[in-house]
Amino acid sequence: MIKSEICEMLGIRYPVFQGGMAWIADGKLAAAVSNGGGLGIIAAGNAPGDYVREQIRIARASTAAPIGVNIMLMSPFSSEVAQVVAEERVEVVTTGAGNPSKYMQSWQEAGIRVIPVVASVAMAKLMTRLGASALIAEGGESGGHVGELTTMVLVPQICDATTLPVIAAGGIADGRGVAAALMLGACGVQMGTRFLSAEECSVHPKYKEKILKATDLCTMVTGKRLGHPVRSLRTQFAREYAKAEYGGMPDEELEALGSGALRLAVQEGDERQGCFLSGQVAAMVKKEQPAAAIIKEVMEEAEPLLLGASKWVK
Ligand code: TUI
Repeated sequence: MIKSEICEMLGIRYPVFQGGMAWIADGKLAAAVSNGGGLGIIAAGNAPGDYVREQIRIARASTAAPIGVNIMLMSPFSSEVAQVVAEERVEVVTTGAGNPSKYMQSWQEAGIRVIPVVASVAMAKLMTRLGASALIAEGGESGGHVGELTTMVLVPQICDATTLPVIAAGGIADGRGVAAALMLGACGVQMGTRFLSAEECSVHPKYKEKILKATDLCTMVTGKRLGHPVRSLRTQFAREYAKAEYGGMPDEELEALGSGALRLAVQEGDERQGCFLSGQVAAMVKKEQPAAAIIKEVMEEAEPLLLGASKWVK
């Protein structure tokens, strides 16, 4: 059994977080992950506070285990959601795509553990100073909004910059990734793409099918010119977006082209206009299975690897 300080801190069986995937990670998926011994996380994405409250209550009705909410800080509703999570007293708040400094104190006063995603050493130091409980170091192999550095490079540097527990994210989909993350100094992992294939994940069947059929070079990053690079599957839409981006389409038109594309992928499975966010590990996701089975399988794969690691030392 692999245990770490994050398990004790949060009262979870396995040091596995489920990524807060916008439009995808709802109360049902979060409850399934938490019931499986990981930390299920509801994504607030661009949704208003009422939606988040409803999803928290759905999760609470299905699990007594701790749950988290991810707040996407670029959302116009982020202050509203920040208040909802305090009122609903979720155990953990993770944040992404920005700096959560202004909310830290109120969450701490509500007894919530704050675990921000950091993509740089400077942000890790700031969050440590402001009283975060742990940090998620997310490398650019991840799906969605990506930072500059890879997981391999980011995790050890974040570990050196903080005394807090560090969760590695980006590029992890199996036990080898978990073992490697622990070797880099992390004490747990966050997986998003692997949970897209969970039976309890309500994403459109076409989305799941695309992930299950993906090959190694199937993702690409677009949106750098507008300042928010996003990794997604290399679909016709992503290619056309990239062409427009580098072909000099004005910013407002480019924004308009991208807006709504996430919802179209998740809810409609729209292959022409949808943006199918995915990490580079898509090709390593091979079957649909219950969330609990994903967690168990990944942890059982990691165990012999860690036990056998001494074979390298002569
Ligand atoms: O946030 C994510 N992944 C996301 S958010 C998202 S929704 C979206 N939709 C359209 C365009 C853009 C986003 C989809 N996927 N991951 C966590 C993450 N956070 N990755 C990188 C960061 C990050 C970046 C900068 C965290 C902090 C940060 O600080 C910047 C600052 O303010 O100094």
